Amino acid sequence: MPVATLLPFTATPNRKSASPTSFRLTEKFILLLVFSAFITLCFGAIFFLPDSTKLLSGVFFHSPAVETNTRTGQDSGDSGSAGNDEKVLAKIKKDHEKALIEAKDTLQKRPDEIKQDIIKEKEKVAKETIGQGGKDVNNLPFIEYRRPPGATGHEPLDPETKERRAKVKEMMKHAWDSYKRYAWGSNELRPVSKQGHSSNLFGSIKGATIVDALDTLYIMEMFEDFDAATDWVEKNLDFNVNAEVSVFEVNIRFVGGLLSAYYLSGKEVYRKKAVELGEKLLPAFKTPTGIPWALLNLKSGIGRNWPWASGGSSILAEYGTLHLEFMHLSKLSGNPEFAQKVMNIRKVLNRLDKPQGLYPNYLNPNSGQWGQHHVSVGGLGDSFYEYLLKAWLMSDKTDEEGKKMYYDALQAIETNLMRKSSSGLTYIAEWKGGLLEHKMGHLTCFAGGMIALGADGAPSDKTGHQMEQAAEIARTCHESYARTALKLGPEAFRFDGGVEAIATRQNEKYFILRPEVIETYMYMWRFTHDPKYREWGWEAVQALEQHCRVEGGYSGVRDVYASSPNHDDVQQSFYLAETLKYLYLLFSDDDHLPFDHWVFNTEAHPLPVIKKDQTDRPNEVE
Ligand code: DMJ
Repeated sequence: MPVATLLPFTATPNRKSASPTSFRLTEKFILLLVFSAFITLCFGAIFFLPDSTKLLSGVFFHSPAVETNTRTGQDSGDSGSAGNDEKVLAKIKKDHEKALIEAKDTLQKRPDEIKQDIIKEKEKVAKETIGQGGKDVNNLPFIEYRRPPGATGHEPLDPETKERRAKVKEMMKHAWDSYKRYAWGSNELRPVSKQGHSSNLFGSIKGATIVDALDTLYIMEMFEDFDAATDWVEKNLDFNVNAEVSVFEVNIRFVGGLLSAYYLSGKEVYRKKAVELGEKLLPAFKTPTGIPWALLNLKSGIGRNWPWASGGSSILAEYGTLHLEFMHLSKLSGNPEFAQKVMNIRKVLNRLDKPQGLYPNYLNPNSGQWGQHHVSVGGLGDSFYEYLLKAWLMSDKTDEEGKKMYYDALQAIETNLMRKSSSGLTYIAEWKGGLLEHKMGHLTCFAGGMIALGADGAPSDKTGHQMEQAAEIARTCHESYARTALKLGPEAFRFDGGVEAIATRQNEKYFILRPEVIETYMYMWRFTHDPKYREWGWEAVQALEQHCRVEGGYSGVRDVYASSPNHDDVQQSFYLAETLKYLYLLFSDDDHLPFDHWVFNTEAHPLPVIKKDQTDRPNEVE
């Protein structure tokens, strides 16, 4: 920077009469000397004038720090010698020059380069904090939050789809408002008797509907409700309870719900609560094999299995549905134990012989041996298969073990369980010691979506075949709805005794607002864009409105073949977590929670893909 530009006041009087070039060399030298003396004086003044803040604090505030200094005479300002001042002065000058150079560099950079620099600097600070054993206030390592893309969507262009999507949001509002009004803080709502309801799956943990609904509120942009729910979680969600809970249910609804709420909103309270709850679940793994108990007392850490489970076994769909959440818990807590626990489950399974390549539903956690040879892609087995595939997808396709286990299992299911009825409906039967029971559960209907999701990763000659299988299963499950009086699907339907896709036993005729059929429509829509899936979803909306909607929310029905509904008086928390979310996504564009960035846990809680290339962050900081 030329000296002249620093001396506007000295140059001004001469500007008209003489040009700066008219100074002689000696004059220039003298001017420079005068200027340097002036600058030194100015800097000196800063250090030798009294400190105004200290003066003020002496007058207005009685700061103990100032008093102590006065008493001992150890004022840090007095201790400095002239030599010290020079050092300080030199440092200020140096910092000033450095700042000027950096500012100049920065001005020459493009905005995106500046943004990158800021990100790098933040990461450096984060690493340093962790390196020094740094923990944040909640004892968790510092993590820079980045929201993955598609957390919220935009309105579809097509007016009919837009209207249908808005209708689903209105349904969510009715379900949520009713819960808020009649059952706030309870686990679930009784919509007919208008009061709270709690199943023993959650022990005395409260607020299942609140935690299960968080992400649905967020993606539907019901932010005021999301904030009220956050407030409740902050003040009331308590895991310090002396109660026995289902490890599986608490994991998929509470841990899953909290993780998704964190990834969508970035609110630390959700990370903290998810990790806190995850830690409470760890004692469930204290078995000789590391296969966790089904039930756990959160206070004593004592676990056991369901008394009805074959020979004291743990259940495949329960211990096999922890993987996604536990991988994220390790990522968010920095504690590898969560991941180790679920990887060990795989190790145990891979050591065992599998009958016909199938995974029996029962496994004894003490002996590490299978219980009864019952196999199902519905209840007791379902989400184990789902999590093998999704573990691979969530790992950004690096978890080769998960991938192999999934495609091998699917092949065994196709060979041994998948059948076609005489009129050509494909179904997945249940297998009991080598004998087939020609029954398919509502729960099994999720498999259409799972097979479609995995078709792309199958060996290339199988992709088309698997898409066809998925479409066939979707059709069968749609038939199970279409063949009822209420146009809602039964809990289980059979393909024997002269019937197809119809429930024959009274205790299989109920519908409890389950999501699996709609979940499959959503996946099929995303992969094919065949409008029939949206039509089938809309049929379900109309049936829900007509038969399940009551003044106080939504209720399940006891018999879908009866001409009018007999309500069971329960609004299941998964109705808000899954059924309404999948319907909303069915009528949304594909870039809302896109599949290459998110996977859904089995309770429809979206979890981000853990990108193998950490620099792949198209989402940036929001
Ligand atoms: C949900 O809790 C989950 O989808 C689970 O995997 C199976 N059952 C219910 C919904 O039907």
